[in-house]
Amino acid sequence: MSSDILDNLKRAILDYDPDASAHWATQAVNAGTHPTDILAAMTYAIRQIGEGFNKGDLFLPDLVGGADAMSAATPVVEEEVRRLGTKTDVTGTVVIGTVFGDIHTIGKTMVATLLQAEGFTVHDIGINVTADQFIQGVRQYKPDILAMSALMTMTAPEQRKVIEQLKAEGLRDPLKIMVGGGAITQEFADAIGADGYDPTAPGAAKLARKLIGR
Ligand code: B12
Repeated sequence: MSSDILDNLKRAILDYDPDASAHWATQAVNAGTHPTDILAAMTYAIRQIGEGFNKGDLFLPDLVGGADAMSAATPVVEEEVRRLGTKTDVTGTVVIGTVFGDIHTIGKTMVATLLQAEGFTVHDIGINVTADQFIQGVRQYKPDILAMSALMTMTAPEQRKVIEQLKAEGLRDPLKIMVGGGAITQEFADAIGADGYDPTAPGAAKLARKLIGR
């Protein structure tokens, strides 16, 4: 059963077991589970670990263990996304990165993967990306959309900084900017002048289509 497999996948992440995590992700793919559902199960598990950390029941090595187990399963899902192919009617380009001071990569990578599945050309410029590096990415790749991820309250303001710098350098329009990550809310996105926000990776991919009018 697909739901049993996803339960095992969640358990593998909660057990910080990369081998089991990759194994159950493969089983899920073989059972025909859609990548979005596999990513949702993985996200559920890592967020459980985050909650434990928040409450003081778990510690940094637990976050690392969970992240390692997530990372072991991610290529399996990415491969399935590639196998399923992309929608060819989208011709947009996206530059995506996690903001300066923030090394959380998992959610940003999920968004990049699902944007590719949606047909976008994605330039993932990584984690801990400074405002200058985002600007450089925009100049180099001339994207339709700039996507920024931030998971920490301390790093969320970097998104505002990037938008302000884009404005100052005359690069803000007609670029579309979407923001996300655990520290971001719709209110924050509105306040910093982003064009869009979504709390999920599948939602981010839909939002991107909407932003470029597809
Ligand atoms: C795994 C993890 C780590 C790993 C990261 C490994 C890696 N390679 O990414 C490690 C161990 C390195 C780590 C380190 C730290 N972490 Co940490 N970490 C987490 C944890 C448990 C999971 C993050 C994750 O991958 N989530 C799953 C993904 C899928 O979710 P997501 O990133 O939010 O992305 C989803 C959406 O937000 C959206 N999305 C994401 N990006 C974008 C972008 C756009 C444009 C859009 C539209 C949507 C979108 O789509 C994704 C899929 O649905 C979270 C807890 C949590 N609840 O998230 C804490 C958490 C983010 N970490 C936290 C902290 C405090 C830290 C440390 C400071 C700990 C420390 N004392 O050192 C360091 C900071 C390091 C740094 N400078 O960045 C806090 C942040 C608190 C806050 N609000 O500021 C959290 C919330 C834990 C907690 N509850 O306290 N961490």
